[in-house]
Amino acid sequence: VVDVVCLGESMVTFLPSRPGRLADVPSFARTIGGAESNVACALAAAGHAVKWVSRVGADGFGDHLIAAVAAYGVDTSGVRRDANRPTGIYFRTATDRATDAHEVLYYRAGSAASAMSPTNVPHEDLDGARVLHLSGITAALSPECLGLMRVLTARRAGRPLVSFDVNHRPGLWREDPAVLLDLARGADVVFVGEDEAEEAWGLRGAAAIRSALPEPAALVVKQGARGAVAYTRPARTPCASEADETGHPEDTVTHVPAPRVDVVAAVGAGDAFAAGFLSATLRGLPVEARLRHGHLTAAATLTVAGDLGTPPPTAYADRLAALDDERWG
Ligand code: KDG
Repeated sequence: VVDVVCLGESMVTFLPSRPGRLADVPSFARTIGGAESNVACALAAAGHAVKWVSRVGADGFGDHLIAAVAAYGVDTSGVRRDANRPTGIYFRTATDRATDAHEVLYYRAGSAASAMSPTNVPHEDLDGARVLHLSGITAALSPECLGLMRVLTARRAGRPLVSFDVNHRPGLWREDPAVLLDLARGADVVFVGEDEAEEAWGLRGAAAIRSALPEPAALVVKQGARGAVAYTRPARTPCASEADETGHPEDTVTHVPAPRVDVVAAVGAGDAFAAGFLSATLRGLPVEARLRHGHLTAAATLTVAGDLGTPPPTAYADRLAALDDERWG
C-alpha cells in the first residue's frame, strides 16, 4: 500500500562552487531538485511508503534522477522515460543570506516532464494512495501539464486526499497565476507562503488568503521566520464544497512559531515543511503537532545549501514537537 504519491518534474540541479553571479561561477556540483520529489524523499526518510510519478528523458540525467530519488527509499516505478525529450536541468547561485536572493537558470522548456498530460500519466500509477501530493509548478510547465492538474484536482468521490503546494515560480509563469487559486480550491490540504500569495494573487495576510480559499479542509499559510498558521475544519466527503464568501465560521485556527535556525538557503524548505506536516497527518497527530513537524523538517533543509536536509529521526522529532509552548519556537 502506498501512503503518498508525489507527482511532478524533477531536475538535475547544479549548485555553485562559490558565491557570486551566475556569470562568474566557474564550476557547479551536481545534485537533484524538484519540489514534489523533495517531498517524496523526506516522507520516505520518515518511514512512509512513497511513490514518485513523473517523466524523465532516456538520458544519463534521467538515470541519475531515478537512482538518486530511489536511494531515499522512494518507489520510482511510476517514472516513465521519454526517448524524444530531455530531462530538465537547472543551475543556481548561492543564496545571499541577508536577502535570500539567488539566481536560477532553468533548462526545462520541452522537457520530458513538461509533456505530462491526462493521457500519458497512467491511472495505475496514481491509484490506491492515501494522499496525492501536487504543486503549482506542474501547472506552469505546459498546457498539457495544466490539463493534468485540472483533472487531478477535480473533486470526485473516492479520490485520495489531495495535497497542493502553491509553489508559485514567477520565472515559469506566462499565464495569470490566478489559475493556481482555482487549482488550490480543488485540494483538501493546501500549503502557501504569505509572500507568494501576495505576489501571485495580491492577497495580504493569512485571513485574506483563507477568505479567498475557503474550500480546502486544511489551509496552511507559511509566514517565514514568524511561523505558520493552519485553518482546519473536519473533513467531510472530498466532494463536499460548502464554501461561500463568508468563509468557514467553524474553522479552527492554529498558529505555531518557527524554531530559530541559522538559514543557509531556503530552497526546498517549503517542500520539507509539507513533508513534515503530511507525515504527521498520516500518523493522525493533532494540527499543532503537524505544524511543529513541518517546522522541524523544514529546519533541517534551511540549514543546508541543497534541497534536502536530514530531518531528525521521527521519535526525536516527536519529543521536540511535544515540548511546552514556552520551550517551542
Ligand atoms: O522547492 C524547491 C524547488 O523549487 C526546486 O527543487 C526546483 O522544483 C523546482 C522548481 O521547479 O523550481
